[in-house]
Amino acid sequence: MLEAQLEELRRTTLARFASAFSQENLEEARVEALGRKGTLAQISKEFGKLPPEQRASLGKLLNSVKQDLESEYEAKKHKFEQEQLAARLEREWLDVTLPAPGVRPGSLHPITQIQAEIEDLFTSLGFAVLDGPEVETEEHNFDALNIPPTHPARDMQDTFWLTNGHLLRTHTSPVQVRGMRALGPPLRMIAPGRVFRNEEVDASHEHTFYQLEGMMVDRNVSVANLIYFMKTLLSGIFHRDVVVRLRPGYFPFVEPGFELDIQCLICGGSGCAVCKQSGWVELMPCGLVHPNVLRSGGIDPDEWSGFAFGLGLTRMAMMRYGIDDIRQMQGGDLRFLTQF
Ligand code: FA5
Repeated sequence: MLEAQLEELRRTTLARFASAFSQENLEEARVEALGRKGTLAQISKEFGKLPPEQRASLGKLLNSVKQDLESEYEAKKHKFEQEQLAARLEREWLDVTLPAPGVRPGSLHPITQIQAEIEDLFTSLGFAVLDGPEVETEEHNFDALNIPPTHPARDMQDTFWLTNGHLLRTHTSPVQVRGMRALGPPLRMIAPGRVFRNEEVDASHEHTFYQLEGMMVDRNVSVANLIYFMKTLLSGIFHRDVVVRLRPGYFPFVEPGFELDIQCLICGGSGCAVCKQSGWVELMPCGLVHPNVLRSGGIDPDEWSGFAFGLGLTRMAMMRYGIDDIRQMQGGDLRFLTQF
C-alpha cells in the first residue's frame, strides 16, 4: 500500500518537475511533495507505525524516492538559474570598446580672468603683486589706515568680528600697510583678494566680494600720476571708450580722496538695477595716501608721497561681461560659469 503511494509520488512529482514553467511553479511542486507537511512527510508518518520487519525494505524505497526527487529538483532549479543569468547577461552587456564621453574642460572664473589681466598690466608697469591674510587684525584693517577706534568711518564698512578680536578684512587696504612695512619706499604694489562685509545682498552688493588694491609711493607722486594709472588701467581692461567721472570722496586713509565712477556698461547710462537707476557705477575709490598712513607704514611723509586705489574687482568683471546681478558671480551655477 505505502509502496504504491511512494511510486505514485515519484512518478507524478518527477512529471511536475519536468513540466515546471517557472521557478515559483517548481517550488510549489517541491513543497507539495517534499515540504514539512507534504506527501512524503505524511507517508513517513505512516511508515513509523509499521512493524519493524516491514520497515527495512520500505525504508530503502522511501530514501530512494526522496533522493530522486531532491536531485531532480536541484537539477531543474539550476537550469532556471542558468537561464536567468543568461537573460541578464544578454540584457546588461556593455561594449567596453566604445569611445568614452569627452572630458569637459573647465574655464577660468570671470573674476580670475580679469584679475590675471590687471596683474599682467601692472607687473609690466613695475608693480609687485602682494597677498595678505583674509583674517586681519583691527590694527591693519583700521588703526594703521588712520581710522581710530571711535571714528565714524568704521561704520562705512560693516564688519564681521571674530570672537578672538580679529576680523574678516573689510577691504584690501590692510595689504598697503603690510606692503609698506615689508618693502619700504619707493614702492609699487597691487593686492587682489577676497573681502567680507556684513551687509544686505542685492543686485550690486555681496557680503563676500573681490577688490584689488593698488599703491605707489615715490618722490613727488601727485594726482596727475594717479589719473594716468587709472586711465591706463581702464583702457587696458575695457578695450573701448569708457566714460568716467571723478568725484571728491571721503576715505580717512587718503587726502585728497576721489570716487572714480564709470558710466554703467550694462544699461549705457540710462539706468538699471546694477547702477541703481543712476547711470553710474562706483568702481574705484582712490586718492593720495594720507601722511598718517605713510607714517604707520614706516615711511616719512616729508620725503615720500603716494597714491592708492581700491578697485571693486567683482563689479569690474560684471561691467566687462555685462552681468546684471552680482549674486550670479559666486552662485556656482555651471550654466552661468560655462559661458566664460
Ligand atoms: C574701500 O573699500 C577702500 N578701501 C578703497 C580705497 C582704497 C579708497 C585705497 C582709497 C584708497 P569702498 O568701500 O568704496 O572703499 O569699496 C571699494 C569698491 O568695492 C567699491 O567701489 C565697489 O566697487 C566695491 N564694493 C564695495 N562694497 C561692495 C559690495 N558689497 N559688493 C560688491 N562690491 C562692493
